[in-house]
Amino acid sequence: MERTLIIIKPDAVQRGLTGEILRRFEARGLRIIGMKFISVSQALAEKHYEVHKGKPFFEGLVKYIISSPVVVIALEGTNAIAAARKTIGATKPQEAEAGTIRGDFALEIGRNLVHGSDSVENGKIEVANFFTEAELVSWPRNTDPWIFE
Ligand code: DAT
Ligand code: MG
Repeated sequence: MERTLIIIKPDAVQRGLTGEILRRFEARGLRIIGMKFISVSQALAEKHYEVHKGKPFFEGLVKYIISSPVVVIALEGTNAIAAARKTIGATKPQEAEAGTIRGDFALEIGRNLVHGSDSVENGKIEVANFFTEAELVSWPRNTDPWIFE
């Protein structure tokens, strides 16, 4: 079962879109295994965005993610990585399809509302960066057989 890290970013929390965004992942069928409301530290932000270090937008990206609280969610499911990214939409909101989170609620790349892991490997790493094993709940959801074949 794949795992993905979702971050409901500061702009989404401030705009009152937390419930709307969470609803879409739940409705998609992904199973929540961890969730918390936190302020991201500078160190954790730099670690999370390590691959973008050196790029011109890196500092702005870190500043944005630490600027206000976020909701971090660990999700599990078959094809969780690709499914969550489809639900999120393209990185540049102008290119995101209507019906996706970014396509419905965002306009600019630096205010694109939500993060989702981009590979199976990164999903594991990012979930571990934000959650301890004790914070993750492994549970059989009663609807699992109606969602996972
Ligand atoms: P995604 O968030 O869709 O996985 P990414 O991992 O390529 O996109 O980049 C992480 C974040 O960095 C992205 O959500 C917004 C920002 N970003 C990426 N490319 C950018 C660019 N060219 N200019 C400004 N910000 C950018
Ligand atoms: Mg990414």
